[in-house]
Amino acid sequence: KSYNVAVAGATGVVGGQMLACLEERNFPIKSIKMLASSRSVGKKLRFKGEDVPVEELTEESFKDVDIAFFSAGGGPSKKFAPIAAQDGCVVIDNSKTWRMDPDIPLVVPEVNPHAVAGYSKKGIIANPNCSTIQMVVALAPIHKKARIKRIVVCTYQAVSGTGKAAIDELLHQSRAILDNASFEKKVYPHQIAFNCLPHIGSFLETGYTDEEMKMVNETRKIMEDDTIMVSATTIRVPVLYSHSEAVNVETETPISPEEVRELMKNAPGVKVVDDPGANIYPMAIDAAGIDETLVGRIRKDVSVPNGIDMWVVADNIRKGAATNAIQIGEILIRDYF
Ligand code: 2RA
Repeated sequence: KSYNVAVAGATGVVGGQMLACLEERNFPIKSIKMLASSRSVGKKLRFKGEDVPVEELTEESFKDVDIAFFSAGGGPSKKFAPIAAQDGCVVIDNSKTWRMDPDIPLVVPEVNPHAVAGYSKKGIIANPNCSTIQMVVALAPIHKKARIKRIVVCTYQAVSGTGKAAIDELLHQSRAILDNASFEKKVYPHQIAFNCLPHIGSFLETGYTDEEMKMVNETRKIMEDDTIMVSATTIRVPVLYSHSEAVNVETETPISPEEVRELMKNAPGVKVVDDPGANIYPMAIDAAGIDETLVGRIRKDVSVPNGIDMWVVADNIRKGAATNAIQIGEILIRDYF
């Protein structure tokens, strides 16, 4: 069986990767619609050797579509996902709009694949935030074995998480600085080249950003445990692809670094890269372009009785967005259609 598929936001960084993943993973497609704002109409996008024209995303777009992958931003998701669902299409949405809705599942296939079943309530499944996805892929097996009480995480996030304009801004600023030329700041409030910004998303009254609170709330929803305490600091770094995370966990029962390494070796979607003596550890440039979450620097936290530190790296556009969404689609068609 094959399906009528749409990608909303097809011209964006994540949309483009969704198309690539659909093709790579041989998703059973009968027809594909490339949807974007009216600005992109006239463009063509390549899919399976053919140039497919971009159509404007409208209320009429989903009449004959079975599954729609959305990465068109919060506004379009809020407006068009319910319309698509009304037309009988299942939406897998990459924006933050629906993630915390109790009637909408928030799914990481390696962690809570059973939650996909909840799609039947509203016809929408939410894809989590990139920084949350890679963290829970690594932490779910530890939680299962030793119950995580508290997570303290610092992220080092690539500019591609902000989109195409941010990739261009980093490249442009880097070149300008090396050439001693002037440059503009358009996407970020400060220079991103050769700099780190402790600022992703918008600041809340508590002093946290909304990106940081996504890591708190989404982790609890995906791991199905509201007792897990999380404190996150999210940093934008001058890296093009892959988010890196320094993750510290405190567990209820003791767990050794060797046990964690063993768990990680058997964890779906995880690749252990951990031989520091040989300078082997996860790096953004190695995670870019692959779907595995790389885990290394696994060690005992010497400051508490039951603590583990680790370094977790994944391609934010692939596993952090597009691949995770397509994996959800694969579960949907395998188990529910
Ligand atoms: C970022 N979390 O990296 C975002 C993308 N969803 O900015």
